[in-house]
Amino acid sequence: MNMPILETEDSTITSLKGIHLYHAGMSNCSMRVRLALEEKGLTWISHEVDLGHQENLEPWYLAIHPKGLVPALVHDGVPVTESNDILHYLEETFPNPALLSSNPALATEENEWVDLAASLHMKAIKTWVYGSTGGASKKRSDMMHYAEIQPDKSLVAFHTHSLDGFSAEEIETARKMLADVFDRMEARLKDNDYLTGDAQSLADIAWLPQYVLLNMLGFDFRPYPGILAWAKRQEQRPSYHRAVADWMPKVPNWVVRTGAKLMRFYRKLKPA
Ligand SMILES: N[C@@H](CCC(=O)N[C@@H](CS)C(=O)NCC(=O)O)C(=O)O
Repeated sequence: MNMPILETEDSTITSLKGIHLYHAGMSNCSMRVRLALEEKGLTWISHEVDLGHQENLEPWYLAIHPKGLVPALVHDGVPVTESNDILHYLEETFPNPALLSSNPALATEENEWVDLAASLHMKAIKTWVYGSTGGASKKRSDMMHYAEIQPDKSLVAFHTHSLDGFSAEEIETARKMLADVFDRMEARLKDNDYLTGDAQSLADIAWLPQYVLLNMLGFDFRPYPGILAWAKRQEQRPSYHRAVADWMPKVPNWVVRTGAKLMRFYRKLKPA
């Protein structure tokens, strides 16, 4: 399998034993890896990366993940990046309990859901989240440095654009892309407890964090009763508490939404 496994001679990384996860509480990409680790019953060592203070762009972290993104997994000294690839890595390295079906057609579908989450991350999820919250995680004054250290120019373009704010049309396009996926999920969940049948798989693990984040920020899930029931079902699993709930803000969603709205308003008044 072609994975973003970093070859490194940095002994602070290569000497790490066991499973180390570099992650952030509310990051949906981190959430899906935490869910897979917990569902597999693996012991992992947590390293929270403070995105608010841009700890992810410090040299020690760039040595683990050159794009400065969370999550990153270091397993026995070997860094693996990209949440979808980490899911595949965990499945290959720790196959029991399995999170991919033994039925090849279903396993293919499950992998497609994982890849879909990855391919929509910037153009739909991040765009809707940043657009609806008026969020920009970088300051204009930091962009020159960011452009120098960031090898992925699509990230530089995204963050530069986010400083000017997303237009209502861009936010709506992102919403429609997400609604299209949620329509498909809803259809799959009509007769199934989980996306590809009666067992949770990487497909559910890849998409549950999107629901958690978007729901918290006010995406309208009322047209999707099947998704709401599916989310409730997963909220009852012990993994949910250890992988999601324990890392979320301890305030009701409406407080987070109001904060996001205020932030959007403030940014309009005073562009970064
Ligand atoms: N394709 C990456 C995306 C990871 C990503 O965008 N992570 C966000 C948090 S959800 C992040 O690290 N943001 C910090 C930044 O952009 O500086 C993955 O799936 O792991």
